[in-house]
Amino acid sequence: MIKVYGDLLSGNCYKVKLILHMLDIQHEWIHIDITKSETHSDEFKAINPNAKIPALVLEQGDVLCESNAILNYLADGTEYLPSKKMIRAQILQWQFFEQYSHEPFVAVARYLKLYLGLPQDRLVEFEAKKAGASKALAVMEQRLLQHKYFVADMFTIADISLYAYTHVAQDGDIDLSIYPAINEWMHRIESKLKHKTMQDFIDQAKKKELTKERVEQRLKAELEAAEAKSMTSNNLKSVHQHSLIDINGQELNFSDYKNQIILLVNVASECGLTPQYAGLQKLYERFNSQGFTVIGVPCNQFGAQEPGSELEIKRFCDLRYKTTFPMTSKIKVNGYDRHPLYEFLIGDDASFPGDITWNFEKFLIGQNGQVIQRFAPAVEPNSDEVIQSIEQALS
Ligand SMILES: N[C@@H](CCC(=O)N[C@@H](CS)C(=O)NCC(=O)O)C(=O)O
Repeated sequence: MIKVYGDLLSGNCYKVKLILHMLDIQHEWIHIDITKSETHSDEFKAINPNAKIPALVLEQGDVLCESNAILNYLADGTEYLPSKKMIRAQILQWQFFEQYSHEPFVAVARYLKLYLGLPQDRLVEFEAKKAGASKALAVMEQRLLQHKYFVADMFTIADISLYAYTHVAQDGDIDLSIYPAINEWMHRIESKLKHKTMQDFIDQAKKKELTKERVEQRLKAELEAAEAKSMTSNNLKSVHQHSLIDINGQELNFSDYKNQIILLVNVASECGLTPQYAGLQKLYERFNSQGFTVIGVPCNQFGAQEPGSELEIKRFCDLRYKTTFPMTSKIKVNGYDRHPLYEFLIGDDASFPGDITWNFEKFLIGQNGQVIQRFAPAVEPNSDEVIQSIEQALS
């Protein structure tokens, strides 16, 4: 079976996934995580010395890289790549446009926002990328005002190449509402019987997640966590002695929050209480300058309502609630292998012991790292009860 090395969150890889799906081509998808530099491993560079995904490996072992080259190979002989010489050349013309004038702007703006969380020192670059994206989108808009599709008024791989990053451009804060012809073109593509968006493929992959290998990996991680917990939990007597990994993969030390009031909340994206994100952000904006922070802790233990990866959770919070408060990576809060931080918060020796009951349970933690109060999930962040406790802790 053919293999594809890729990441479904990448537009270049999505192009390949879409054509494979449209043509019903069986394949094995091997996930490569660029945020962990997996494209730079010796093993991957033996496949693509340019250290980039996607890479297609055929049954006989031949390798093909560059997303648009892969599209041309897979679509050859199908309706998506007609044989007429001029049409093929025009398809290439738009694919080269995509790679030179579109992708380097739209995809990089998206990368800076979605993957890197828009670091301060790259704001100028981000604006320049957005300006480049506007130019490319204006060229597309002009073409699509006159034509249903980019080439010969039929849906071809030129459309796939350009649709890939365009349909997720809002991830890079690029406003598509000002391009009516582009929107109509996207709707035309999306109404096709065999169409799937990037998010459709991501959701599909999530459902397959619990494969044997993943279960084994999970068991191993749980065992390690349990060992770590038994080594540390008894000795840690303040939140400030704990650390975990934040949602961007960096270490988050609670000692950095000494002298601050923390509202620690286990969060989930698919819960009836998820709209509490809006209230949490409001609290953060209201009290942050006085020495208060919210810290969100994603957890999938309640109704499996936080199934996504850290990147997906971040993307959801950014787009839906525009949250700016710190978030951690996903952890377990209940069970024998819960994170040592939660052992401290709710374990037998804690001031407020007892399992977390659901998503959005809240702990108010004082400047000394001790828990002041525990609020049930249903208690709204902006309720009098919470606000009064924060004000009292800050006074
Ligand atoms: N021109 C290439 C671009 C491929 C590309 O930039 N891939 C990115 C993911 S979208 C990548 O592998 N980045 C990893 C890295 O540069 O380290 C194509 O169209 O396939």
